[in-house]
Amino acid sequence: MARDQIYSAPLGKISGFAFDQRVVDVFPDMIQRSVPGYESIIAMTGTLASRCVAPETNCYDLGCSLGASTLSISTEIPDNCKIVAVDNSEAMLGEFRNILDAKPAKQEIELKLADIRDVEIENASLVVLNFTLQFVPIEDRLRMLKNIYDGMVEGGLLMVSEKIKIVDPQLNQIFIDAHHEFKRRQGYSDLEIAQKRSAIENVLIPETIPEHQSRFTEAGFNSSSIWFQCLNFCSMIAIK
Ligand code: GEK
Repeated sequence: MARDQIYSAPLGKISGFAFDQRVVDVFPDMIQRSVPGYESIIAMTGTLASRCVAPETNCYDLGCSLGASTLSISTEIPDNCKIVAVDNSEAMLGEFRNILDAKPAKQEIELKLADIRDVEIENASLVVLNFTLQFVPIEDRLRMLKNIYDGMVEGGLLMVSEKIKIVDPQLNQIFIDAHHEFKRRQGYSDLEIAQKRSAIENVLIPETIPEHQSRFTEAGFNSSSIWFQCLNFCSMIAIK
């Protein structure tokens, strides 16, 4: 796996983070060394799918990147289900296509180059937003969740994993500091941590757990729960 060194040398001007070919080339290493609990969340995405995906329904992996969630789901659901994997990065989807060509899945997997805000959701028993909602402008998040809700079957499951903001500012700072320490221990230098932070600052907008929970309710979901949290990273599920 190629090592992420994108921010290792001093950069004069730090431009906004983009999911381009440079990121694609190191993506598995980058996300594993940046998101505490990432591997557990991906594995559990499949486990949850095994319990909630009904035959002849669709699963959506919104912001699929290289398809880690899609592949985890695919091993756990009936063959007659379809997975729609959506991303608006051509580079990401191109590489995910290569991965699938090398090892085809047993279900139909549709790769869609599109904005997740515009995707039509239909007959969905599982919709996964693993670390993607955080990149959607806040003012568009409710409309998008309502659209997802409308396309889900009764009892369908929405999974949302996010970097979060903690309500209490003091705790929030403790978690941010501990996350940076986690990254240091994963081999990132202080310069890499600082430069990545500047690049992502205006691109990834975290919200608090209560903000997420009240949006689930407003979008129509019956109930929601946190099932995983490590520092300022959290995964929630909501049921239609
Ligand atoms: C994983 N889920 O491995 N429309 C479509 N795609 C988008 C949009 C949008 N509006 N905004 C961002 N993306 C994956 C990881 S990464 C998380 C998801 C991260 C896509 C973007 O191109 C990228 O591939 C993905 O969402 C976010 O579990 O890098 O922190």
